[in-house]
Amino acid sequence: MEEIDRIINELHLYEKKVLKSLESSKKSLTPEDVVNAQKLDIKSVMSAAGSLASKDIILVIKDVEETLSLSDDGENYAQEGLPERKLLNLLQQEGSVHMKDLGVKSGLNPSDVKIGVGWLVRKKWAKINQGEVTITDNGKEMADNLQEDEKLLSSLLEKGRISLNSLDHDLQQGFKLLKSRKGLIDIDKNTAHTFILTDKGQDILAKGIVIQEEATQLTHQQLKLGEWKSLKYRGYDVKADYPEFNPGKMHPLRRIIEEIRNVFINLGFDESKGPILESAFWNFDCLFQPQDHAAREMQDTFYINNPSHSQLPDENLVSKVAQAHQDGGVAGSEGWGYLWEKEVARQSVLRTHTTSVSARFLAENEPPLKMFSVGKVFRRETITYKHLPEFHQVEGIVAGDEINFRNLLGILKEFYKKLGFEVRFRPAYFPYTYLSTECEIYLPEKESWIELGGAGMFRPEVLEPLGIETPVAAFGLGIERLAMIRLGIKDIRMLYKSDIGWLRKLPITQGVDIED
Ligand code: FA5
Repeated sequence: MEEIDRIINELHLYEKKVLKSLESSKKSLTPEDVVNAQKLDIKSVMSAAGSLASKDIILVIKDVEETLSLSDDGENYAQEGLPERKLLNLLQQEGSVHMKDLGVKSGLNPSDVKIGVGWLVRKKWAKINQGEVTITDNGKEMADNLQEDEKLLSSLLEKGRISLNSLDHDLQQGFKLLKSRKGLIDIDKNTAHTFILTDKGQDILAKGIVIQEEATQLTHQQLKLGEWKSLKYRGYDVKADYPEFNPGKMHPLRRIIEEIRNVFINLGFDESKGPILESAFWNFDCLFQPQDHAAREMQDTFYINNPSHSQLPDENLVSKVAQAHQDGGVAGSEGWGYLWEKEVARQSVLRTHTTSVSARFLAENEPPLKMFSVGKVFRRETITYKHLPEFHQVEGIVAGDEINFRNLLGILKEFYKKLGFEVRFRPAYFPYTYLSTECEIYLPEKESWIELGGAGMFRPEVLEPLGIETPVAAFGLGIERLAMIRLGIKDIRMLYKSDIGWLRKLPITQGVDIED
């Protein structure tokens, strides 16, 4: 369809009526002309004209006219004369009069005397010396002449209303003076509009427009009887500009967390939670992490002052953990071979990994089991593009007689595949697992592999004290790093920046849909 036909097809009936009026007048029109010619109300005419103007079909010229008229006070002054004029008349006869006698001699009330004296001085018609008010030469000269403000007052008295634009230079000066005296002049603002056809408008009229009723809302009847087929409809511009729309949406990190939870729930895992403020016992000792392990150092772990110590679980578990550290406690293990201290295990820390949740879960549940947990962890890290001091992990364990390392790799592969990633595994070391692995993904932007998570089979030294007799596959994966790759951002800090521009640009949904 030709552009001009498309525009005509999309014109509203009222827009067509405004154009028709302009066609018959062949020149400019006022909204009132259209109202009369087309029997439309002024609101509809103005809105149709605004729409036509936004499409460059007509121009809407705005002309603001200010009209002056006298207020009641102004009319009084116009009839009686301004108070300073009355005082000037008095001074012209007497030369000078003392302030205190002005009221009596002029017949003015005290408030008008005050106003009058003020203006006498301002207009330089009189001077005041020690209470004596004396006429000046200027005053004498003005005795028989009207000042501009007085001229405007009498014009307004005579004509009723005067347009501000029509005032000559003198009367404009008069207006300035009168405007500074409150409440004498009323100003009415009147905006006059004129519609003028543009070239585009003329082209449209040259093509011809037909005024015809259009269907806006279809009735049940019309639909049922098929009458809708013969009705006339207005075209819609599906490419029209629309206002920017920023609906509320879930933060992308939160969304990915929900997505991850969903994957594990669908794989049949139970969800568990644990405390963020944790004892070193559950965070380290229970996981066979020796008490002099580097990760426990102050520079890696946040220790809490208040409460500085946490409660330990029942003595049976504590003593078994102590034994595992000291001499292995299980067949074939020598432990770490040092004297385990309760006080060190009682220290309060912000958990450094969610593996503490897995340890707690194993202490309370019997295999077979599948558990996952999502939560915040804290580490004293130097912040970089891939390191935060506070981040989320998703942790999981699968326990059962048949579970082995191969199953663990399968679970992780499946998990990452569901999120759209292909990962590689490489051997790793954790004090609490054997075999151990780390999964990594390639970051093209950094031309390097980035580590996404650690995993392994819990060691007997971990399982024995907890009373678990089946193999347990365990993993702990970083969520922010996943989010970083998923969202295509080069810096992990972006996730916590609340950059509203970036957040707005992100699609409302991304990747796998969340199922409830
Ligand atoms: C652990 O935290 C182990 N608990 C994982 C584990 C669980 C191993 C169970 C074996 C059995 P690691 O310190 O590597 O491992 O951290 C796991 C993941 O957390 C990392 O691969 C990384 O994706 C993420 N991560 C680690 N440090 C940071 C950090 N500072 N900022 C953001 N993400 C981090």
